[in-house]
Amino acid sequence: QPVGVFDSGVGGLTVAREITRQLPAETIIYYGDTAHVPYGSRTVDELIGFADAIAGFLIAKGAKAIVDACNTTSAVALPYLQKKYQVPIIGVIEPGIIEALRATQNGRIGVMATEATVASNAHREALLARSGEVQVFARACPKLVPLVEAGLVSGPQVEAAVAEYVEPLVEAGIDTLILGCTHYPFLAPVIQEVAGPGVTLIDPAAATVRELKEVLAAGGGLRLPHFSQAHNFFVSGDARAFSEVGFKLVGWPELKGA
Ligand code: DGN
Repeated sequence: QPVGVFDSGVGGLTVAREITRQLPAETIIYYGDTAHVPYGSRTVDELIGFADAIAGFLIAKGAKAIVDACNTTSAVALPYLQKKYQVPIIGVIEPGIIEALRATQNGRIGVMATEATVASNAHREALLARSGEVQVFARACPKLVPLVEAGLVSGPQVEAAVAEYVEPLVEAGIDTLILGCTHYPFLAPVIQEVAGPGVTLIDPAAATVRELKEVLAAGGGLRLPHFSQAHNFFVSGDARAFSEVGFKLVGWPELKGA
């Protein structure tokens, strides 16, 4: 049985790639909702509707567990999904904030995310629920997802957009910066350049997949090595564009005949 992974587009591939690294025996079924990207400007009701439909699709395809590899839907739809469906559903926010709390020395944590994620206050609330000590500086970065979906992860346009969002966070004195959207790890070199060496970037993918591993092991569903199977990718928009941009970004061979 496969592990389901979904996102609005290519961002969740940063988590899918991490699954292939930590759990190479697992088969992935991925859904990129590219007909509805970007999610950042959607309403809560729309986001719950998209996530619900995708989770239902993945479960119908046999997913034994689902990773909601999108911060935006993790922020607003996760409790709904977890209540509705029997299979374990893991989000990316909680693993990321736990890593950030481990990493920070000065208690000043920055969050880059979509507008909808920032408006939900999900990272802030999750951080403050675990530590009354921290100060959270959240910044909506609406220009970034469209750039990544277009395959643009470096160059002057990207540098200018990243600087606009990251410089005020650095001025606020953060020492830890959560990449609170799964598209942003593709921009990590530029973000690190702007943030400087004193800021630790947190990509929640690794911690999310460690949680997935525990959940699968606890349920007896963890695959043992030696089985290598084909992963499956579904998109609601243009499959060729998804493969050309997304697979290139994660360093996988492009799909043939997509
Ligand atoms: N990658 C998604 C996230 O982590 O929030 C959302 C991207 C988007 O559609 N704006």
